[in-house]
Amino acid sequence: MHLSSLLAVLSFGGATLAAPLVVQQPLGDSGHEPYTPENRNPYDKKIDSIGEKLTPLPWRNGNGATVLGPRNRERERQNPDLVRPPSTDKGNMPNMRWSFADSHIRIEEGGWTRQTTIRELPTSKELAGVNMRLDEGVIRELHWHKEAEWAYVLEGKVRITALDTEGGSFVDDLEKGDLWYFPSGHPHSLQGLSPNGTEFLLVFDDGNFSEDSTFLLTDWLAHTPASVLAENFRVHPEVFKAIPQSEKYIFQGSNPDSIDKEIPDSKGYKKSKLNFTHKMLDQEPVNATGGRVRITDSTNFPISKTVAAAHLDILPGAMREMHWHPNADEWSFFIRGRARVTIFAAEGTARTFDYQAGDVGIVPRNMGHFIENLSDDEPLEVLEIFRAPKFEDFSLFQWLGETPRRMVKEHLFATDKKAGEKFEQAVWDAEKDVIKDNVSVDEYERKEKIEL
Ligand SMILES: *[C@@H]1O[C@H](CO)[C@@H](O)[C@H](O)[C@H]1NC(C)=O
Ligand SMILES: *[C@@H]1O[C@H](CO)[C@@H](O)[C@H](O)[C@H]1NC(C)=O
Ligand SMILES: *[C@@H]1O[C@H](CO)[C@@H](O)[C@H](O)[C@H]1NC(C)=O
Ligand SMILES: *[C@@H]1O[C@H](CO)[C@@H](O)[C@H](O)[C@H]1NC(C)=O
Ligand SMILES: *[C@@H]1O[C@H](CO)[C@@H](O)[C@H](O)[C@H]1NC(C)=O
Ligand SMILES: CC(=O)N[C@H]1CO[C@H](CO)[C@@H](O)[C@@H]1O
Repeated sequence: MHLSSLLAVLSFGGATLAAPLVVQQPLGDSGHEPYTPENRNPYDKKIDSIGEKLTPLPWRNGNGATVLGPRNRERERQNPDLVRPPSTDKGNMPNMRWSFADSHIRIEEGGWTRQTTIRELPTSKELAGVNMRLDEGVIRELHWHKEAEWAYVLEGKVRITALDTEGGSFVDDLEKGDLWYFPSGHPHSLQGLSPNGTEFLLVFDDGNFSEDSTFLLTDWLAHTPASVLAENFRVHPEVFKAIPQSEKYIFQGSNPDSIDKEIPDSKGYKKSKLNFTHKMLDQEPVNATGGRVRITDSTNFPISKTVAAAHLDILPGAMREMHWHPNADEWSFFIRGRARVTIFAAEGTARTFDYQAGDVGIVPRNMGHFIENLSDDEPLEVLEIFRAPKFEDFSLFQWLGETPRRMVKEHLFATDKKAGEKFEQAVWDAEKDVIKDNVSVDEYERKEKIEL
C-alpha cells in the first residue's frame, strides 16, 4: 500500500464510492540492470520490461539463476512478474490471464470472431467474452441464445436490431464507447456500417457460452421441412427452394439506409418501449485524483439486469486502489496500456499477473487486488465487467479510514508507535489532498497535450 495514496469519497448514483484511483509513488530506482544477481528490490517495485526493452530473468535479491533451456523471450517480457514474482507472492493459484491473441479465430466473409470462455481460461466461470469484427455492410446474422449479451463498441460503427417479448422492435446505430444489452433469448442482429465497419467486445453471462452454438435463422429454416415453412408463412413450398442450405453466420450484406427509411411501414410494426443501448463514454465520469471512472449497471442502464461494468482511465503513474468486489467475479478487458495486478486469495496465497491491450483478467469475487500502471508513457484503459445487477466494491483505504484509529494501530503498528502515527497522518492528509487534486485529469491533459 502506498501511504501517499489519496482517498476521495465520491458520490455516484446515490451510492458512496471510494475513489478507486490513487496517485502512486514514482517508480523507484530498480537499477538499470534489474535482472542480475547483484540487483536488490526489497520493496518489489514493478518493472516495465516491455517499455525498457528488458528480458526478465529469475533473479531476486541474490537468489535465483539464469535460464539455460529453451526460451520464449517475447512471452517472458510480457510476464515480468511471473518470471520474477514479487517476494510477497506465495502458494498456488489458477491462471487468471488470457490474451485474445491466443484464441482461435473463426474467419468468415468480411469478418472474424474469437472467444475467451471457460475453455480458454478455466477461471472465466461467470462470463465469457467474444471479440468480433464486421467490415462495412457485413452482417452477424439474425439469431438468439440462452445467455444475455452485453457489448462494448471498441471501434467503428454498428447497427443493431432486436425484438422484445411484447413484439416491440428496436433499431439503433452505435459507435465507440457505446453499449448494448440483449436479455436472454431475445432475437437480434448486428451489421458493420460505413466506412470501415466495426469491432466490439461481447460478454455473455455464462463462462461456458460458445459463439458457435447460437440459434441462427438460416440454420433453423434449413432444418425445417419446406411443407412446414409453407404452412407457417402461408406461401407455396417453392418459395423456399433457394434458401441457404446451412448457416450464414457472418456474411457480406449491402449498406443499410437510415433507420427511418429501413423500419417496416406495416400496420403491425411496433416500436419497443425498452432501450437496449447506452452511451457509456458519454456518461459524466467520477473524477478521481489519478483518473476517471464510469460505472454502468442496472441503476443507469435499466435493461442490463445481469451485467454491471466500470470503464477506467488510469493515468500514467496512478493505480486502481486495493479493493475487492463482494457480489461477483471480475472479468477485465484491457483496452490500452500495461498493468500489474496482484490477487490475494486468503490462506497466505497471492500471485501477480501482468496485462496488456487485448488481455482478459479474472479476479474471483472477494479476492483483494489492485491494478498498477506498468507503462511510463501510456495511460491504462480497462473495462471491469461483472455478472451482477450492480457494481459493488470495498475500498481497503476507506475501510481503514473509517474504522476507529486505535483499532487499526493495534492491528498494524503495535510494535512501532511512530509508524502508526505516520499512517494516521497519511489518512488525514489524504482526505485534504483530494480536494486540491481532483482536477488533475484536466491538468494532465493540458500538460501532455493529449485527450483521454
Ligand atoms: C478506413 O480504412 C482505410 C483503409 O484501412 C483507411 O485508410 C481509412 O482512414 C479508414 N477510415 C476511417 C474513417 O477510419
Ligand atoms: C459446457 O457445455 C458443454 C456443452 O454444452 C458441456 O458438455 C460441459 O459439461 C459444460 N461445462 C461446464 C463446466 O459447465
Ligand atoms: C437509449 O439511451 C441512450 C442514452 O444512453 C440514448 O442516447 C438513445 O437515444 C436511446 N435510444 C433509443 C432508441 O431510445
Ligand atoms: C469530471 O471532470 C470533467 C472534466 O475532466 C468535468 O467535465 C466533469 O464535470 C467532472 N465531473 C465531476 C462529477 O466533477
Ligand atoms: C473538485 O473540487 C472542486 C473545488 O474544490 C469541488 O467543487 C468539486 O466538488 C470537487 N469534485 C469532486 C468530484 O470531488
Ligand atoms: C510506478 C509508476 O508510476 N509507473 C509509471 C506510470 O507512468 C508514469 C508517468 O509516465 C511513470 O513515470 C511511472 O514510472
